Amino acid sequence: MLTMYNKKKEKKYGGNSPYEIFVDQTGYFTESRKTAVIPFESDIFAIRDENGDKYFEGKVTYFGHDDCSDDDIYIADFSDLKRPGSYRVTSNGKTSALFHIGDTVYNRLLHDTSKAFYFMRCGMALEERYAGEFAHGRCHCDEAELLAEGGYTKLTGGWHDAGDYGRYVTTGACTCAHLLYAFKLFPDIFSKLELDIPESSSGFPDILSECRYELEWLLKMQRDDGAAYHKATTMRHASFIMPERDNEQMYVFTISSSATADLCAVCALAASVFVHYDEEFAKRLTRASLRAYNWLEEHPEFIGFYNPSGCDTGLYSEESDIDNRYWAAGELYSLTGEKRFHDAFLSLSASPYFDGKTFIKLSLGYGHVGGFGSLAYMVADREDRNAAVAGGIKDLFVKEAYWLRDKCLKNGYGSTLEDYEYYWGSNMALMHNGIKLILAKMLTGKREFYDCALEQMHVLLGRNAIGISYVTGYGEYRSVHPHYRPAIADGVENCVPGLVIGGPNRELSDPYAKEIVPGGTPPMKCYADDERCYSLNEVAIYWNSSAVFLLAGIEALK
Ligand code: 9MR
Ligand code: ZN
Repeated sequence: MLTMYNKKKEKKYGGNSPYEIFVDQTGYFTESRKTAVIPFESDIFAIRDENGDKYFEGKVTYFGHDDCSDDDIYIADFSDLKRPGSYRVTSNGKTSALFHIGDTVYNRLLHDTSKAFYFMRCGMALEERYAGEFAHGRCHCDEAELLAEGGYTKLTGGWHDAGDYGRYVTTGACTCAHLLYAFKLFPDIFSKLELDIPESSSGFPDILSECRYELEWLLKMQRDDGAAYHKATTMRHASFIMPERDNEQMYVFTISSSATADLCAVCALAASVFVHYDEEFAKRLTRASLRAYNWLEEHPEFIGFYNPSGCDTGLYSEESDIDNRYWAAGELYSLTGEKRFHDAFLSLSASPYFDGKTFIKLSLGYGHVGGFGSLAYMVADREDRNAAVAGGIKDLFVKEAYWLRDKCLKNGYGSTLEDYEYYWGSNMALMHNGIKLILAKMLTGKREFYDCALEQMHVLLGRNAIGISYVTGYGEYRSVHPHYRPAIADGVENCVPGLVIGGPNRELSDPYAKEIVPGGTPPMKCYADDERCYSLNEVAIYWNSSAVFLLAGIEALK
């Protein structure tokens, strides 16, 4: 599948961490809880700055054995060190990577994880002025062939999905939903976030301009009758080349009901945000949403997506569209207040599909989108909202958060993930748990939920069983060989900063991962910083947007 393996860059950080003590390499707030993990027996630890001057000393405590990593975990708690600065933890002659203490330690990270979408843009040249050394030419502008209907269409724009150059409606919708909900809940964070993109200084918050780039493409993916095409990709994944060199025929694949419902939902959500900035655009979004909804009503049956033979690009198949329809009805009710959508939402909410699977009502992923529908109903400013249903949703979120809090506190690394959750893109699950904890903090005012949300960020940024930071450009020991075609092909030594890596995957779902990671490796260590390992080391728009959502909450509720 990956024919050309272009290995221009030296491996700088491949293999095991040169550090033995694990910290969040981006850092800790002055007043927050600060812990490092020491995965070996030890008594005391010290915190020193780069000159070796000691600023803190403490006793190490034994936490216990951790099954996900198979580590015996000792904790160095230096919460009382509140002096802003850059430090290392040392113990028994061993050391951690550099980390920082200060109240702005995540500022640049929020900027870079948000700017990442600009680097994923398709259909326009990335100019040096905005992209610096990562500038490159215009890509994927030829006409795309409509597979089902025949004929050709212009389909430029949107974001590349991930390390590949495909564009998919369900993941695009989910990514925009993360960003739009983050914006709705934490507007102050984004009103001052400048991303230095071509649309900056248009009077819109930059994050909304970036979302609009994807939304305009999503609108093109809607067929005249309201249905949405599932994806636009070439027949096979490109080799490791720059996007502008990928000149294979682009196809528009068949429609699916999940893509249609997600498009319906995200357009309504976006309309509710854009109405305050650009009424014309909000109207276009609303019309698209309504057309999709009408189509869904006329087509109550689930229409799944299947790849035609010979196609190896992403499937993003789902088994049901009930949660997608639940989301669509929830957003349209929230936007318009109309009984038609309200009744549909309440009836979908009571669907037996959710019996024993209420987690789907909280899910914020591309596969299950029920969490967005629940959020839509919770934030809907409508007098006729059903108090019992709204209360039920709130209770679900809070109950989930208590469960996550307990898991976080029982885990040596502070992670909420259990062994079975180390699947493809486990860092997304980690980020989503953080978001749910942030939402619970907002719903209850309880600080402990916030603290546990922050712990999830610490895990992503290096306090994990490999001691690696899963965000490009962040930390001395970090992922530097993502499965991200431009990073492999551009000949630039650095990688675009702020890309969130999929992370450990116990299923080792690609042949290279199976070859590189020894069988029997504990789940939290099933990772390799190797660009061939797409099931461990890829980047994706919806992993990034999940981190942006969590970071925005962390900043806003600090
Ligand atoms: O994240 C997806 C994973 O759950 C699936 O098992 C896998 C196989 O279809 O696809 C993953 O998604 C990839 C998609 O197919 C193409 N774009 C990159 C995605 C992230 O790796
Ligand atoms: Zn492109």
